[in-house]
Amino acid sequence: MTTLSLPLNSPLLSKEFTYGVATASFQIEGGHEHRLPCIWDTFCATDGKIADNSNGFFACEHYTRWKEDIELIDSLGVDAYRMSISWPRVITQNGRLNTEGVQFYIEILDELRRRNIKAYVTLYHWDLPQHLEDNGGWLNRETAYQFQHYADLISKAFGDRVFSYATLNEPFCSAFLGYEVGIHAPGKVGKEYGRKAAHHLLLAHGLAMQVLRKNSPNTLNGIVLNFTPCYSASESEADKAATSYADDYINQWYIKPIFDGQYPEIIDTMPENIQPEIESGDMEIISGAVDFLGINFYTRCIYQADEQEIYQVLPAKAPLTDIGWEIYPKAFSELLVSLNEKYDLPPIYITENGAAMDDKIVDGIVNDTDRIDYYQEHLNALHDAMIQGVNVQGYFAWSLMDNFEWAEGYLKRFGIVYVDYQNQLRTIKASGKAYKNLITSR
Ligand code: GCO
Repeated sequence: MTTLSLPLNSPLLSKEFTYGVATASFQIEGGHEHRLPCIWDTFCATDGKIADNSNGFFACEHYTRWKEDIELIDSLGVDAYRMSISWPRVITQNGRLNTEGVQFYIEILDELRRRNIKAYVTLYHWDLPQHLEDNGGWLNRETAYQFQHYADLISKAFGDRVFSYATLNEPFCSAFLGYEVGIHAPGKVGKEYGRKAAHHLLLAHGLAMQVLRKNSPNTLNGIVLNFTPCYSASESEADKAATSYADDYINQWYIKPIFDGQYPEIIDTMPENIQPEIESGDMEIISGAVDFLGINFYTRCIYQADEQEIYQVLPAKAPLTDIGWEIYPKAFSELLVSLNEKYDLPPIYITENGAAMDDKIVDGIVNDTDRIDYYQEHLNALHDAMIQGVNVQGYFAWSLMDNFEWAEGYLKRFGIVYVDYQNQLRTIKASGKAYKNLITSR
């Protein structure tokens, strides 16, 4: 496919629906000498952690190329740009604003406003200042209060330049990948860490919401969660029970505290040493009102029962993207419908959706029809969910441009714009053109 299209009466074609592109600070900025070290710097410097042994020192050099990048964003015709703030760039070691870092973002925000592009700002997309990790990171309850302090200072400094704040991006990844299985920074491994880190992250979210509501009552304030829906390998009771456990452990763990003020019931079956340390009042803080829920969706997983580990994830089924994730758009609509049934949700934004593909640039052209197919199928799935009554207000493609894909380094390309890391040349892929045509055709 070379174009994207939707049924004429689709709510996705309404002018009120917001389309955007998304990035994250560590993945694109570079400019590392202008900020404090973060946990991803340390992780990248550890042997064997990043597939191509790369790091985020230069990335897409957005730190110096941000003006042309915003021009590029504007040229795609989008309504909004989702970006994240690097905490170690804007807050000094003794907890004050770093004016150089703040100025960097203020200029970006002003340029976006000048071009009428709404700024969706994420406060934490995984780049925890290393000095906080040295004090225990997300295993230390104090980090949640440090985050609140950062949110307080930065939201005052940005004033009315921001359209929407998200506190955290994907606390599942920070907690589970970072502190339980160790494939993300800071690379801690142990069941006794994952739930504790998750609780402090959720607490940080709730505390930050308090100051955002006060300092910035007119922005849309919320959180971004990722979901990898769980499907059972068979109809057997054992597999179905294992799958439901996995869903609670991986997905519901992060949403239920926010909307129901409690963790999934499986918490009571867990050994005490892996349970989070919940202090009185925490769940009230965590479940304070949010103006929107951001949902990131990429793929699903299939589970079966496992005697030792309760559940076991099966190898992904074809068709796969270049990062090995199954393409299964049906899970996207089923997820949205099921969350909508389970919880009393505010408006939803799809804050990330997209695919890594094995892109080739030939004569200055990237003909990524496979990525266009992915977008088409997922926009169709979104349309289906909205027709069934799910209130979705916007959609952001992940990602604006190829960038540092965490443990995969620069090997996996998620952009709708191609980045040549030799010369930092940006080339809009066929998917970027198709996305632009869809957006501007409304
Ligand atoms: C995430 C992050 C992004 C990733 C993207 C592809 O969802 O993991 O928000 O930073 O790059 O999802 O893995």
